[in-house]
Amino acid sequence: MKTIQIINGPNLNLLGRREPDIYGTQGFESYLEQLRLRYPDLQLRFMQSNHEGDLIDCIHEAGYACDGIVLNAGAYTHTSVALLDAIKAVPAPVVEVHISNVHQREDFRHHSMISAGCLGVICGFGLDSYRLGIEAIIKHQA
Ligand code: CA2
Repeated sequence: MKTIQIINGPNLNLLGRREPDIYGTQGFESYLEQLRLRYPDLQLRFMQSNHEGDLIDCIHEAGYACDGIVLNAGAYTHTSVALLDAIKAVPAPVVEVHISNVHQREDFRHHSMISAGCLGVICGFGLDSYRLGIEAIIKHQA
């Protein structure tokens, strides 16, 4: 059975509770239940943290233990060389995902510090961005 780690960064614990116009109304835990029903043959691991170092620790561990990582690094996407270095340091493919279309938003969201280390980037499809990230990892390894 393949194992995929989903990682959510800062403030994504608020999904479904604030800014529904941008991020929708569904919380991540209930979306994760749907994903697990859709992919019974995958082990889907999930962590969320508001702390950069915790995200890095998770990439280090999952990057060796899992077959791929789906990463929404939140606002650290736009700032964190440390996350880029962590992504580049592990063998597992990392897919960068965003719920919103960052290119339709403020200029500072148009640049990602982490994309260069990732297999690819998916943005703008709401929570479905995570499923598309999973599909990308499955196809990459087929
Ligand atoms: O669109 C995305 O998924 C983002 O990664 C979300 C980040 C933002 O900084 C990126 O530019 C794009 C922000 C996550 C904040 O999540 C919230 C969710 C609900 C309510 C408030 C914040």
